[in-house]
Amino acid sequence: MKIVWSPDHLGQSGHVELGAGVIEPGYECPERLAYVLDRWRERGLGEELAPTAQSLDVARRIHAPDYVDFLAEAWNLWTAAGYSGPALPMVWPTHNLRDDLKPKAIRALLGYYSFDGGSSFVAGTWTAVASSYAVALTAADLVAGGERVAFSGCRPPGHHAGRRTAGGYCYLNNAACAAERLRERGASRVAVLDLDFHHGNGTQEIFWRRSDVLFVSLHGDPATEYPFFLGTAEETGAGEGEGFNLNLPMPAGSAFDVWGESLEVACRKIAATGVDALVVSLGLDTFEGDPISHFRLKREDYPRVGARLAALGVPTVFVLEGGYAVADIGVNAVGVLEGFAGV
Ligand code: OKP
Ligand code: ZN
Repeated sequence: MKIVWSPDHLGQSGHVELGAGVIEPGYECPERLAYVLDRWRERGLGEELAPTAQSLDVARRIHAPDYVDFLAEAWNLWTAAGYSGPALPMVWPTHNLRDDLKPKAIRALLGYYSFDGGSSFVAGTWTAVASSYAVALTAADLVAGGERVAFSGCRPPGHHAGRRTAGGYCYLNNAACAAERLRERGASRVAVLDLDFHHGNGTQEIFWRRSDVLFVSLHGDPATEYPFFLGTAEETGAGEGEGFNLNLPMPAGSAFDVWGESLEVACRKIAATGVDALVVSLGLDTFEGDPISHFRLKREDYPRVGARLAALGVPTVFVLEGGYAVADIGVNAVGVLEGFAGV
């Protein structure tokens, strides 16, 4: 198996997020990928590759082009306005405010292009975001070129990023871009299976009206879990995409007995739909020790997940999403991959 990653992910450090009553250091920290790489090497899983150079064309199709431009410029606009600390949004065009007004002030643009206070910008954010995107596309290229499976060591993650909104530590939607690349390289239909604890609202939004990309997500019930405002079971897609979105929310506290049943439902939906490729949004925040999430999967559950996914018999791109029990993310991510590989 091959892993693609870039040291440019280190640019995304020193960022902050709005927490409950506090501004806190980002849970989505550089050590996360270091633990994955350590475990990858410890287990001798295979070759490590740097991403190949990637144009932003796929990002500009998946996202609004002006949003992609904004991500690249946000830090420069922030410092040009005289600010120095992390750039955090603070006003959002929600409800009966106008989302068709596009202000000029960077303080306003941060809110125009986000849905929460989880995705702040620091000097290295764009470099990291662009590298994370290139990592996912490179892994997709490996699979399009005939590899059975590839792992994308993405930081920052992507599944909360919508067509024109950052949020939940995400900027560009790496998994959506990987799916689009697989389509472009000949797959007639692709499934994105989101196993992160949090609903992949961005990926759902992006493919909502499309039948060529099936989106299936297992996640904490949005009635009590982030991102709260999307992810119910009744959301099934619209227009051409009707029937190509499947949400499987579960109550906080769910362990593998419940979660594994949902995985089975998800896998059957994917098999019944028929796809040429699979993208797995692999969040490890389903782990019982995760500090901000509320499922109870154990270390020994993760290889079983990988084995079930391999049984689909579809070329597969894994894309790293969340997981904040930092010292456990490597063992659990590699556990999925070893289960997939059957070692
Ligand atoms: C990103 B991913 C802590 C509150 C948590 C955001 C959660 C983002 C999860 N300050 N808010 O899906 O793992
Ligand atoms: Zn998550």
